[in-house]
Amino acid sequence: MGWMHTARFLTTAAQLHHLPPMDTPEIAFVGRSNAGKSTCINTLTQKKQLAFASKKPGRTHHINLFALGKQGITDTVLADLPGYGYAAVAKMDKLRWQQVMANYLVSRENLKGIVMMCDPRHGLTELDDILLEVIRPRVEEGLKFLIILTKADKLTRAEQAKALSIARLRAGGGEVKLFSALKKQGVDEVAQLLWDWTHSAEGAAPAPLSDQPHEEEPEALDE
Ligand SMILES: Nc1nc2c(ncn2[C@@H]2O[C@H](COP(=O)(O)OP(=O)(O)O)[C@@H](O)[C@H]2O)c(=O)[nH]1
Ligand SMILES: [Mg+2]
Repeated sequence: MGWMHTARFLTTAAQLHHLPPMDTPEIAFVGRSNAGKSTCINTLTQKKQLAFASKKPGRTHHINLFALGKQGITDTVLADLPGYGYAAVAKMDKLRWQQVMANYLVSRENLKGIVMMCDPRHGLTELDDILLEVIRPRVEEGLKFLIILTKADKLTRAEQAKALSIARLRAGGGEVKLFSALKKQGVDEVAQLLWDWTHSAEGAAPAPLSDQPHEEEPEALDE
């Protein structure tokens, strides 16, 4: 989908209060280190250097923001959050950025949805579960949520089906999609879903009921 290919680097922040407040809908990408988050973002946006930007020394623990939108007009922000659970990270650092992440996820006002990357061969880890608990109240309030099962090319069809059903049980109202950067599996579906999250009328002020005498066909998106 062309829309995701418009991604451009916006800014990076080591701390939450350094993030510029924005009123554009924001989608956060989270996941344990090595889950395939950078590869997935690069595949969706077709921009190799984007997630690479977050690999620069000293930036791996930062929140990196990217802008999306045609004609240079930003209509969505992507937030690449630091990967978690990496053994080499010192315990204090780990606690520090777990705090940053929890604060971000709970307090970022323009946050519209969360995408959690998960390597289905490892399943959801303890830190994934902690994160799920942190965001659950917001998901119940209407925050969009998607679990992406990455590296699907490494699973047989039967394993894919099993991983899907296990993740669906845990997603609690959120969606689950299989994804493979290698096979370009799930790319269009994920892009479409993120578009829908940020461009649906939902969230806008509802029209008075009297103005809606008939159920209307949803208008086709011009994408
Ligand atoms: N086979 C396969 N490997 C992948 C895929 N996505 C990522 N990987 C590999 O998984 C490893 C971690 O990926 P990376 O994107 O750096 O993970 P991150 O730490 O979550 O950003 C790398 O060796 C990638 O090449 C995929 O769709 N298929
Ligand atoms: Mg990465």
